[in-house]
Amino acid sequence: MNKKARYLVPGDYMADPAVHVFNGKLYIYPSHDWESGVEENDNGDHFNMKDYHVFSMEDMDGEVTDHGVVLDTDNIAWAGRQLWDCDVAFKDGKYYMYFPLKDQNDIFRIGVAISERPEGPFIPQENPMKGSYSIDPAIFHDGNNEYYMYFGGLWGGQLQRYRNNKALECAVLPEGNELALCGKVARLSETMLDFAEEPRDVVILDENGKPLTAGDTERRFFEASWVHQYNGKYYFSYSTGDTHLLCYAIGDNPYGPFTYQGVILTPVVGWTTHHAIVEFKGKWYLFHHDSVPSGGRTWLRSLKVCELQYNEDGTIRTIEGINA
Ligand code: FUB
Repeated sequence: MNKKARYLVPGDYMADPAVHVFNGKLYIYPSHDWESGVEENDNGDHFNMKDYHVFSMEDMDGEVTDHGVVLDTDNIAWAGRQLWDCDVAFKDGKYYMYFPLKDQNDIFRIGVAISERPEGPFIPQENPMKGSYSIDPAIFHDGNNEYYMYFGGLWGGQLQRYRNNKALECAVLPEGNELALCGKVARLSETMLDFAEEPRDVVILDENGKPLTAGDTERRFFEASWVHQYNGKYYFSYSTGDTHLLCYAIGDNPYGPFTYQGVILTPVVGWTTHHAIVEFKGKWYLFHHDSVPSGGRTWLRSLKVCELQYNEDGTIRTIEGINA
């Protein structure tokens, strides 16, 4: 493909891509942005999405097929508002979609919806996953047939309302030299419908082996987890939120700890940045979004893809967000 990033769905606003290869094709599971009229605030209320589409591609330069609406809040029994970033995993003939949604008490939970096809439609379970909270579920399928969910997001993503997987009476955001809040990881149960264990912290270490601090805002975790494997190592990548970077850290197993390595994508137009990294037909790609086509309206984002390259030592070459 061309070195410049390609906009994938020019006719609509799609964001937060999760991408997987199923049956030899690429499947993209984005959030579906729209102009709902909700005013922008730090709580992210303006990201007021209410359904998902699925897209597929046979080739990176080829057509992008829109499979239409595959899940809608109108069909989710426990729905409040705001269908944010989802992901999909395949196991034993079924596709499991994991989605964050506020319940009727305005608390983010993670739901599961099931389909027999990667392009959906997906049928939601009656209730959210037991013990789930916060946003941005990303599923990593390890070679030994284990599935891990990474999740969590600060500010509007509500992670600061929890410690040790229990809700606090009021939110506490660490500051300065205090340890940064971590994203979470939990292995999924055999049925794929529950956590098989208590979610653990995804600890990111600096070059001296020390966990990142809350004041280290250009490196600490904010939201948008993704995990992929390259040359036997585990790459945990994420957004730094209010400093608008996509960064990554490398570890030796799915739980980490992960050691901070650098920036994958410098800031794009728009407040949020979010991504998926996937290998397809022998090349690596970064799927992401920006708000260029909407003229900078941060809640109306457009899906993009560009090639991702590694250096010999396994580090990732930084991509310029503005020019990508
Ligand atoms: O789309 C809503 C939120 O914006 C996502 O959950 C975050 O990762 C950010 O991209």
